[in-house]
Amino acid sequence: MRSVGSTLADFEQDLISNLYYQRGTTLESASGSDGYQTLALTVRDRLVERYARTAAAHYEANPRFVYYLSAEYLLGRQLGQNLLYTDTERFVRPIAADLGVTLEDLESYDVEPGLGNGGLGRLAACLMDSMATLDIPAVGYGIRYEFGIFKQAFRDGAQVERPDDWTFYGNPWEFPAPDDRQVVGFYGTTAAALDDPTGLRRQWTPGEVVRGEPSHMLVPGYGTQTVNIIRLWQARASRQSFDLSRFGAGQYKEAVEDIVRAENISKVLYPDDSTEQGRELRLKQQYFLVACSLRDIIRRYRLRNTGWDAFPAKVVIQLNDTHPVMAVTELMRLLVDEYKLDWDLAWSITRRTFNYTCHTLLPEALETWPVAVVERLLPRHMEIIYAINHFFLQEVEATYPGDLDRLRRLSIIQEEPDKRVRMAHLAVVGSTAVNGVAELHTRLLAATTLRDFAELWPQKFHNVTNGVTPRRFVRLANPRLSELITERLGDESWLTDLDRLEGLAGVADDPAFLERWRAVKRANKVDLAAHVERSTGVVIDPDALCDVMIKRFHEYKRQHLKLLHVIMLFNRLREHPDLDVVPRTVLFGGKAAPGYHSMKLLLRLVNAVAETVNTDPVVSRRLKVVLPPDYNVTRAQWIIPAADLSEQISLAGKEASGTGNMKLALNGALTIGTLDGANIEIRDRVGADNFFLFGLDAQEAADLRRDYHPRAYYESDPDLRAAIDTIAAGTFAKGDRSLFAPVVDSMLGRDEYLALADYRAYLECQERVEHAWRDQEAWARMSVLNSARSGFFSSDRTVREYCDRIWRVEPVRVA
Ligand code: H2P
Repeated sequence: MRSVGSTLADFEQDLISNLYYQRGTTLESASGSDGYQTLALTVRDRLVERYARTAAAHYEANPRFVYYLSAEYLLGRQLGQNLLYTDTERFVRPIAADLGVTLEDLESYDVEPGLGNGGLGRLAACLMDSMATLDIPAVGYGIRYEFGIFKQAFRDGAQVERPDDWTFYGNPWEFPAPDDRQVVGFYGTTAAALDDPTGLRRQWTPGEVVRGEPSHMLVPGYGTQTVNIIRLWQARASRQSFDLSRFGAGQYKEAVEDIVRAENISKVLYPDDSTEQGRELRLKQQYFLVACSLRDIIRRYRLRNTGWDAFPAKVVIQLNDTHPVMAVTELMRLLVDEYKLDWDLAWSITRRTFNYTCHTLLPEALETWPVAVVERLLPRHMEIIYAINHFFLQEVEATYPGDLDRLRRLSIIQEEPDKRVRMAHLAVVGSTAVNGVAELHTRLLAATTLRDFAELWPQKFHNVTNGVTPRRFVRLANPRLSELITERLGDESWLTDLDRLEGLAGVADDPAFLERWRAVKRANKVDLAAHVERSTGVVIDPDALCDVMIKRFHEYKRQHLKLLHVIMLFNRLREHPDLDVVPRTVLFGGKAAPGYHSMKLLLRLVNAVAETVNTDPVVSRRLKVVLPPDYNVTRAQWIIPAADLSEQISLAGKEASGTGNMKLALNGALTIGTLDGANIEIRDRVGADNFFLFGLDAQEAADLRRDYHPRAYYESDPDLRAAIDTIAAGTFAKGDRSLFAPVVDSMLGRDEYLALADYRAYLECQERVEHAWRDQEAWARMSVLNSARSGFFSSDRTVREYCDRIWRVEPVRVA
């Protein structure tokens, strides 16, 4: 095998060869897309070589592997990352320049795979990056959704969802692996296994089978040779599904019915679950993912190992949230029904294999499935769940004799108001370790959401605070800042040892350094202004305070609290045109789930406020509001480096961790935030003086919620009243008072997340922000200290903690 060379000449040679032999075209006739695809293939060749060496090293070492099961991966664009990780960007720039194109032109063809929703999917991508960087033998498993997270557009300010056909032009970064396809069953019937007197082993005859076709994306480590993979499954009909005779009879639609039904399984990320069919399809997806993945894991295990005793020593499976939790029952089914292990041994292996990460505190976000749906779709799994629950409740009964209420609370089956399977309970029962994603989150999980389990098994509960990869979110997103940091610290080793950023603290008082720090931020803001103008038509001032709130639209995150602040500023500026306020650009970014009507209305209100503010001749001189459409990883990489102020204003006790908060702090934004999620840990590290804290803490919020009257705040606070009245008066709806009435009603009626209670504190805190902003040098100093002290939030640290405390895996170096 010819190996890829490492010089500029080799690279150039490979480009030409890929252009001819892979794209089948010539330099003279190549399109821009050919250019991108050729470059991608040439970079990919370098990764493939490392991947082959990684696979060989793993085969040789036969180590314990981490298998990360996740319904979501938000990988971001691949080209820039892979150029960096193969150190080939230096070749591409001069070659591109010779051909009269820029790297940025080529990058514009690079489509990000949007196989996730928000923080959870992006966390999966950051952890995979860090595992490869730390040489941890790992495979990620997920679904190759044909359509990823919808593309967001706005029509009259309202969100419209367009399909994300992310592979339309082909995806040069993935490899199909058809030989590793798997067959998965659904529906059907079960019967007693004749050879099993205990009755615990049974036989399932599925009523429908589909194929899972795998392909994989390469996940390179930075500064190392390891390349791991994420294996993505796509559903295909079984081979006999095409009905030739019906087709011959002209029944074209019926002839492909089975094919369509099978392929629908991996058609879209999170099918709308407002209908019965939609809910069943989601469960089908989840089972499809775990069934394919477990078979693949067992296939890999058996390449080097025999017998089942060693399985947990070689295999550790991390369940990313409740979506893949059916894996617990599927492994039991495989071991008991198919490999004929006895129940107790199978259960002991299963429990030692799995671990579960919980990402929420909202009880409604912990999935439950109607027993009737599980029974129909996965009849054998429902039996296994009952059996697991039976033995588990015996255990509970032995520990707490006669405590029926506790049994009811702990049970995997919820009885009232309807019978449902509690997936989080199944996960906890079936796992060795359960972890939360920030200190407060883990503490509250154990004290509230999963309290009975924490009492039963305190040793199961761990905290592993989230982290983010500094390669993508500092080095790639913010090359200017990276250069300055490298110059200051002497080399690039901070990219894999992020605590080294501490070294910046020493120059936080050096006016010359601060000047350069500010120049970087300003240049980033000029770039962002260009992006914003292109996507919204709005011109923003790069010298204004850049105030950003970028995250999924959800009521607990409280985008409406931010909006009330904006409206207050608008009212003030209209009343006092000469008021001395700090010029500000408020930038929102995020999508609302297609069925989440109240948040979609809020998005519409944000756009309406933006329109009113930006076209007001007086107000718009000091205030701009923008909501660039289709917030995604690519756009996050544009926005984060330019941010001055990071809005982390969820109601305390509701945001599990947050990771945007970490990315922004690392890039020198100052946080305005509540004592929620990882905000607390950020504040502890960067220092209370360099963090704008406001609002109720988790305990105060829980206490207040018990007897809360939002209207009292409205009535006693004139600014708040004016802001809400401005909405109610139809100011942002051309006088139409009804359009946004539901927003007003929800605030004054229930205000689930206590935005009104925190309003005054938030406003006062924003005044402290303004005051601080007026001293630009002091602000820059705080900004430097935020970066300098955020090294803890590297996902390398997160992965090390998982390795030491939960996975107990060792790195394998690749030669
Ligand atoms: C969720 C949590 C975040 C957490 C993230 C990763 C589900 O992400 O809400 O608090 O940081 O998982 O653990 P998100 O809201 O962004 O979808």
